[in-house]
Amino acid sequence: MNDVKVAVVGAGFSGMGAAITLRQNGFDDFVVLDRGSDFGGTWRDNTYPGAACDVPSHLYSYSFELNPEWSRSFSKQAEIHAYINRVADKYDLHSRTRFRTEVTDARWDEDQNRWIISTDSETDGAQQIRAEILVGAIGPLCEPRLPDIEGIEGFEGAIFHSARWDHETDLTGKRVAVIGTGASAIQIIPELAAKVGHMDVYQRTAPWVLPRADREYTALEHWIFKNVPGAQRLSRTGIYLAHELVSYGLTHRPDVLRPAHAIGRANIRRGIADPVKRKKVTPQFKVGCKRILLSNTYYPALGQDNVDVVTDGIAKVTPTGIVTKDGTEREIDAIVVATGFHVTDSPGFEHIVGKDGESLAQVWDRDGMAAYKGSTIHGFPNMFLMIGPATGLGHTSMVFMIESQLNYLADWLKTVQRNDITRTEVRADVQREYNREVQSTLETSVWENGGCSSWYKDKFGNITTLWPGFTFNYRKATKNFDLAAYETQRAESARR
Ligand code: N01
Repeated sequence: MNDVKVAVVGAGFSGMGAAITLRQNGFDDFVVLDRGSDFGGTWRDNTYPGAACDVPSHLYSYSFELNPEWSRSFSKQAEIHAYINRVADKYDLHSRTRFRTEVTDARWDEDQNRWIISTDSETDGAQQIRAEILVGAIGPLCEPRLPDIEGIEGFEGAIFHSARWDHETDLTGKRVAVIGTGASAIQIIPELAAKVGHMDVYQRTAPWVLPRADREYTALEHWIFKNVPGAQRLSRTGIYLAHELVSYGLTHRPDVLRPAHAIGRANIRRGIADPVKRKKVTPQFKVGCKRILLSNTYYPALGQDNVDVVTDGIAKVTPTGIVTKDGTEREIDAIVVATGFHVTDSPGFEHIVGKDGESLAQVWDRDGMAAYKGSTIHGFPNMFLMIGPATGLGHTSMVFMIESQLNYLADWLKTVQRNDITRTEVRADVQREYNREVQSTLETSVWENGGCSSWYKDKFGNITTLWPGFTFNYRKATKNFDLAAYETQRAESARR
């Protein structure tokens, strides 16, 4: 059994951020575990054609590692992944990270006051690690959700999820079905439309897709970002403030976003000539209720003659095609499944077991998904969850939220060390009250009232994934660790 002070599970943006924070605050006794073979999490896994960030690059990077070299305003996956790897090299995270290591169980042991973490890897087999603190950085968008469609397992052509793209399969000239029209699909579809023989896009709900202000940065801009002190931060702040205004509309005054409907409809008209297709892809809910998507190429791709938008629901999949509820069968060679992720019901939650022997999945399945400040959970002592409940965003950079959590994590560790505390567990009443407030703020939001269903909601219909409102309020809330919100145990009492 290996002993460490902190075990971080996940080596994506948030896990790497946690590791860097630990180093910078003098907590050098840690290990990072990741089942993949590289840093980057979702940016490692999502290699589908067209994968790119829908948040501007200058905002979608660590504040302590700005990148004057971003080639364009919305970076593509490969460039983001390369940036992530450069950061990992710079902070020497390789020496602390065990890749291809799956955490099969993480269990709080009340007698030892430690997390017992079971891992499995091809090279080292089954092992155990004992940690004082567990940082769960498993990411909300890492477990592909496959649709439950009759016959899908029997399909004889190529079939893969957007986050597990099969680069060995050449789709050139093929008949391809894409199931889903979310953020991933709208990036994939224009790339595929240009090369496949025919494409059927299976749309269950038409999304709002607004124009994307994407362009390459000029040589002059690169020079300015590199050489003019503060220029990049200024640009970042400008983008940040613009996004905060959107957040205000989304949460408190959804009507402020009404003009976006006209912009979205104009985007449809610009891209699609056929009035029947136009009608099919016109959304029937308020903009912002689902994630606002950005693309200049999605509608022109749908408008192509070799692309059909299928809105009759899928009845079943046969070995060679898809049958819709009206009885029509469309023959295909391949299916791209772009149906999203297990967000509120991630299988990862089943492997984290708290003080009462219940897994996070069991607790949240019974009580609903909740945490305190999105980070700590009653019943799970000495555990810190990155991008936990009510920290997600529909409009701006998750890296900002991650860094807010990192402040809280750092101050927690320092507070605990200063006070010789061995165990902290957020009080049940504090967690309850916090979530009551979050839910009450959400009552006026477009996510609640926009007339859509979305992955933002859990099985009880509550929006448990999103932060309601300005992100600077979350930054303020996580600035200092608030010891009074926690039940604690000191080293002395633990020894007695
Ligand atoms: O997944 P989604 P995603 N039959 O859940 C449809 C982030 N992201 O991978 O709307 C038929 O949004 C489903 O239909 P409906 C971003 O946060 C970021 O696209 O539920 N269709 C929907 O159209 C995003 O929100 C970037 O009616 C089915 C689609 O599949 C999140 O990832 C890029 C179905 C799923 O859309 C997830 O995006 C990409 C079924 N049985 C993603 N089941 C950036 O650029 C589901 N659908 C940063």
